[in-house]
Amino acid sequence: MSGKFIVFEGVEGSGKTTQIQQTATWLQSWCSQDKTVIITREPGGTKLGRQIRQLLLDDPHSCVGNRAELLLYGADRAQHVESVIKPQLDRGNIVLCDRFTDSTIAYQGYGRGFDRAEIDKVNQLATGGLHSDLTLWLDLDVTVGLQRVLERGKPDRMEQAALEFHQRVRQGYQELANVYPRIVRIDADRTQAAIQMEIQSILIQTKWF
Ligand code: T5A
Repeated sequence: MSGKFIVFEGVEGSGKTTQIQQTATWLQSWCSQDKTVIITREPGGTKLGRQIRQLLLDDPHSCVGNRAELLLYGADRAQHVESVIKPQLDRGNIVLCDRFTDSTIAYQGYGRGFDRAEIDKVNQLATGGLHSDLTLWLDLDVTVGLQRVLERGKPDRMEQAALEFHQRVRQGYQELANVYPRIVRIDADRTQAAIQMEIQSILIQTKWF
């Protein structure tokens, strides 16, 4: 695989979607013409994934058990890696992905309480061992992120989980960032422009493009 795989992670409302769009526009203007910047996301980066996303998020009252939830995120990822991410990386393109395996460790592991070994098995099966070249973790106090989500509209099933759940998720990201150098923490409690400038500076330092 000759492309680059960059993942954006963070708690609800941390600004991933906003930053990924701005990063893609900037990166595309920087890259040589033979490279395309692709934006994708989990869950929902494929046709099957969009159906899985509906099952997971759309109905705030649906009874999705924790094991089913873990496996549905895994199924979404398996389809996504096979039909979108790997083919794009094989073509030498740059894939910007809104959430990937660390979301499952943070949400289903730290949030729901699954053993790390079980999460790792699901992630390994879904990805065949693929991991990001760089993960940009937009770190934000969960109350600030949830407030942004509330102001935007009706919260989805995951966003409606208890505050303690979201705090454990943030703690999970912190512990992952302490262990894996590929994860870079970015303070997301700043203006969109300040965050974007830091992302661009990190990407320039990689000298990939
Ligand atoms: N999930 C996912 C798991 O549990 N396990 C998994 O394995 C995976 C892959 C995905 C849900 O699934 C869970 C995690 C999630 O709960 P989603 O809708 O994709 O659901 O949820 P998010 O990824 O959290 O997307 P959000 O849209 O809610 O948050 P974003 O993308 O982080 O934030 P964004 O950019 O949409 O911004 C949110 C609001 O804040 C404003 C924006 O304008 C927007 O209104 N904003 C700012 N406001 C002030 N200052 C800034 N710097 C701002 N940046 C953005």
